[in-house]
Amino acid sequence: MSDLLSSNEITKALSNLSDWHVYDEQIKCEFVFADFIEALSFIVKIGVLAEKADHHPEIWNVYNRVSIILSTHDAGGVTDKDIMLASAINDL
Ligand code: H2B
Repeated sequence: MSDLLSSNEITKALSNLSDWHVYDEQIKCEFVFADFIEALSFIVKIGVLAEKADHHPEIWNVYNRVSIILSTHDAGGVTDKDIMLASAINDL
């Protein structure tokens, strides 16, 4: 199991991840697309990354908006696994 990151470690990691912020012991980012199909395509790509990493985000979608919330359930907070997946999502 990955180690929980301290709040300082999370802040430092998020300084390299534009638009992600701390949200209730988790990290969150909101993405806006041109339309629903663009948003859905993004969600599918995230699904592929999540399966490969065996690490699954909470995904909220309303039309062209997608919110991604990450935490490591097993650890009860944010770990390197969340930072790595957030980074991979930003690279999409
Ligand atoms: N996803 C997330 N976000 N946190 C976890 O702790 C987690 C997961 N655990 N995906 C994995 C799957 C675990 O349940 C399985 C058994 O490996």
